[in-house]
Amino acid sequence: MTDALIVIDVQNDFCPGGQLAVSGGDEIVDPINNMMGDFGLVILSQDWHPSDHMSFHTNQHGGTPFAEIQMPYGMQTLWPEHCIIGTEGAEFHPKLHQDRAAAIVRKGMNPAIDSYSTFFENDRKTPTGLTGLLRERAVTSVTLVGLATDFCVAFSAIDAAKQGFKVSVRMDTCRAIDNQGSLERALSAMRTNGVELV
Ligand code: VGL
Ligand code: ZN
Repeated sequence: MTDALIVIDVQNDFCPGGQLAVSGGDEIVDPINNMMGDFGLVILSQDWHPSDHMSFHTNQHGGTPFAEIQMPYGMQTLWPEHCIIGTEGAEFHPKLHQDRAAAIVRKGMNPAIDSYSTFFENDRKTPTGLTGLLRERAVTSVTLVGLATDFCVAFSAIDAAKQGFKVSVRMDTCRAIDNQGSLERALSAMRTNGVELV
């Protein structure tokens, strides 16, 4: 039985100075590095978008950042361009100990579907393969940290719980976008799905 640490999207674009900066996003890097030794397995998640990704407001005619649009798979928030494959913004924060990670799960590569969760794309059907990796490595419980609490951390935590893992989110090593009540909604959705908020 292994407890895995899943580090969500600690990338330059989500840190101060980045394209979709999360307030205090860089403050969590040292504490996350310090936690890594306590876990049997460390996984990094990396938001990884082609430049024609439909979640970018610039790819939706007249779309403004943070507006909601209807997509075939449901409602989608439009974002500033971020984490474009091959750019510095898509790289992990330079101080993050990525050498400790057994695997890096990239998500959001399909230009037609966003992927907040590191388990399933936003159609809620297309898997990344992380569930199988964790099961094959005998992982039973997962701890999530990273960016952003109210989007990629929350979606990942809820999917992990639905896949049968015991899930906790360490709130002191997460930071939120918190746009229009998104943090409150995400916290209550995580609680409803049996995610432990520590
Ligand atoms: C994220 C919005 C768009 C995140 C990623 O990592 O929380 N949020 N892409
Ligand atoms: Zn993204």
